[in-house]
Amino acid sequence: MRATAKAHTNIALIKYWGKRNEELILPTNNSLSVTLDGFYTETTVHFKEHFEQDKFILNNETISGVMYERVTKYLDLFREHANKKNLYAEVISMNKVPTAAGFASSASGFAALAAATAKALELNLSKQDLSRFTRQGSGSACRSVYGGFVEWEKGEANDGSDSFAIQIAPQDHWDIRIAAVVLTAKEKDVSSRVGMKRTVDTSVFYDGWLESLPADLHAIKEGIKARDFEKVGSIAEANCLKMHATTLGANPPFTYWQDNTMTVMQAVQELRKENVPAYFTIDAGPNVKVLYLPEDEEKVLEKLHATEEVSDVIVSKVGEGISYV
Ligand code: 2P0
Repeated sequence: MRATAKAHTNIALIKYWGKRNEELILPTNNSLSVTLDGFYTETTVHFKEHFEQDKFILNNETISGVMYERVTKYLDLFREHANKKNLYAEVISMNKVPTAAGFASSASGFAALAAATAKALELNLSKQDLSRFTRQGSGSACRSVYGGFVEWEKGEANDGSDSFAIQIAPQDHWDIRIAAVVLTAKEKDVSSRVGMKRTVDTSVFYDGWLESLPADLHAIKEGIKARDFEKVGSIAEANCLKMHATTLGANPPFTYWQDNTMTVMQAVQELRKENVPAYFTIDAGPNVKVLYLPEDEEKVLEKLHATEEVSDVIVSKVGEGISYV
């Protein structure tokens, strides 16, 4: 009763920003992401008959407290499904996600955990079922079940049965690059979970955000299909700016940006003035990710490295979905 799975993280081009059900993690809107090959989590789950509680080891460190509780509560979902309520596991996880890069390690983390747990319990889940389970660990994680370009369908059902990810285009459909620009950043003081709830509950801009999404989704899917980089990049950048605008309309208002976030955004816009198609996107943190085409890599990296307060740039290609080791 042991299995190992590997999952890559993903970056949303159309953002998930708000829940309609917090317990089941059901979103208010569809989102769309690209899976990244540069960042992943590898997790081994070993169920042991004699264990009296779960054990969680992350990057060679035994974890307790809130993070442990979240993992063990998540394993309960699988135990219940498998009808093995008193079977506990040792979970050993290695995160190849530099935490400072602001790439949500929860996406690759919960995707790898879900896949390894389901396999260890011999649940034989379809990818769709696996995506549904993964969603309940962390919303964005359900998109990491697949490689390439992935959409998370928000669904309508109250029980979450129709809320899961689907692949829009496979990994080899389109070779684009994503640079994670690591800034000399401070700890963020509003987590994404808290930030999205505050925005849904109080932001005067939230309705406008939701109204604008179907058009963004429709257009970006056309762009991906046609490999139209300027279309996809410009929609992704605008969608990111709209998501961040909702935080300014919340009560109390907040922002994830720092002054150096703006500096990198401006560097990307300057690249476009120099006829290099590059676009940025930003998640619930200060770091910026830059989308560009392989032929422009040298120019993009030169510009980013020359930008003040950039401490590192980590390049990813489009990545694959869950695999078993
Ligand atoms: C996304 N983010 O689509 C958006 C964009 C942050 C900004 O998904 O509460 O860790 O576990 O469902 O998935 C970050 O939120 O939140 C996120 P939970 P998650 O990637």
